[in-house]
Amino acid sequence: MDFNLLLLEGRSFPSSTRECAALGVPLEFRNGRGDFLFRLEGFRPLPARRLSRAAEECGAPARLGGPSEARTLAACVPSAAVWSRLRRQLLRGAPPLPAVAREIRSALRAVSHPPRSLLLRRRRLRLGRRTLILGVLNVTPDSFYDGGLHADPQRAVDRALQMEEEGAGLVDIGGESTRPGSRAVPAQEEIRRILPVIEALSGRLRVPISVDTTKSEVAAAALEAGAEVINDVSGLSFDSRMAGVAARRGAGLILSHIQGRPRTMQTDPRYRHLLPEVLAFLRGGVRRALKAGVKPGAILIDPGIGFGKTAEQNLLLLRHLRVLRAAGYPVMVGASRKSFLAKIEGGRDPEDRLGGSLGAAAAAIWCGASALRVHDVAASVRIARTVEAVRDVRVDRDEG
Ligand code: HH2
Repeated sequence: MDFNLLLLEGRSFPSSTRECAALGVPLEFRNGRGDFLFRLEGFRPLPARRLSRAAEECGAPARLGGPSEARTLAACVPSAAVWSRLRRQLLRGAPPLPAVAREIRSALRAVSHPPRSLLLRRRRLRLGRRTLILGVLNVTPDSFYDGGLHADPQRAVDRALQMEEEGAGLVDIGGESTRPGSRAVPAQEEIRRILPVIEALSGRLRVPISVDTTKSEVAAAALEAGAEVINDVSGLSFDSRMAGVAARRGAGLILSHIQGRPRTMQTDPRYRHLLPEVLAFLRGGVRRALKAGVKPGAILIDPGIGFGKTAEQNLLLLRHLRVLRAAGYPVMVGASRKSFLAKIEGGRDPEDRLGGSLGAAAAAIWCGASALRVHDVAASVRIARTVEAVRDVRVDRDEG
């Protein structure tokens, strides 16, 4: 059962009205304290009232959505003891309350223990403590940062091998720019651009290749030539045959959130509640993938930084990445050289955004990303190892 559960740990409770709105959390919970907060949507009124009563009885203040938000419910669980009481009560209740208890429990576990590997047809990619770094390789004339740099297939091959040398765990090859304002490229043209590069790298590159495309025809050709992962920035929403291609080939699948189409996505992007909407979209993509036969262990999710979002919306998504982990899949982030960085640190041209990109990479790891998609592999790997060392430091107890 899917209630589009949003779960916020105590350390990430919202502190402003705008953050409450982005999370879809009632204002009463602003600056609140507690173990965690949950928000559910998609309820009929009766079970919603029952759930709300059970939460209140167990000591978790609960709010039902107002008339414009009927079918939503949020509750703040102040301590582990209250959660264990509430869980027992829900498990004894009438459907769908036991399912709610199970879903919250598995989300709590998923947030603190994201999957540690990505399952591909012939191998498993480790995620775990080390952040997986995807090196970007655009074989396009017009990508916003590296457009035209790798038009010559030999240069593209050399760059891929260099990124592997620098520590990339995956090389992401694209033949179509999806920058704001871009127009779609015909599948045959995309294939013409990327195929010689994938064929030349297949068997030479030790790390897997992902193909950055929204078209099943392109994905199928790339997988045939040796790619092992599909990176679909439309999260399976543009091409209904994409999930089947991924399933049949046992490919890894990166599902990204997008609002609208690249051509117009940055014209006044709006959300009623950003995080629940992004989560629901990604969950929808995951459902489609699983239905087609993709294995759960083969899926990564991505909030789609810059794909129909304002600078503030991008920042809120970065800050609340752990919310996305509740869906049960590792989270990837692609913030590298993107224009929202210009609004923060002033790098007007993509060439001036290295510092901002590395800052965003560090923030993303700290906030819960398991993988990063970057143009600057060597520097990002060093940043990643440093942030991981701070995050995971274990200080031995003093002797004696
Ligand atoms: N961003 C871009 C392209 N593909 N894939 C995922 N999963 N996540 C992203 O954030 C993402 C992506 C855009 O960056 P780039 O490929 O460098 O530019 P362009 O679309 O102009 O080729």
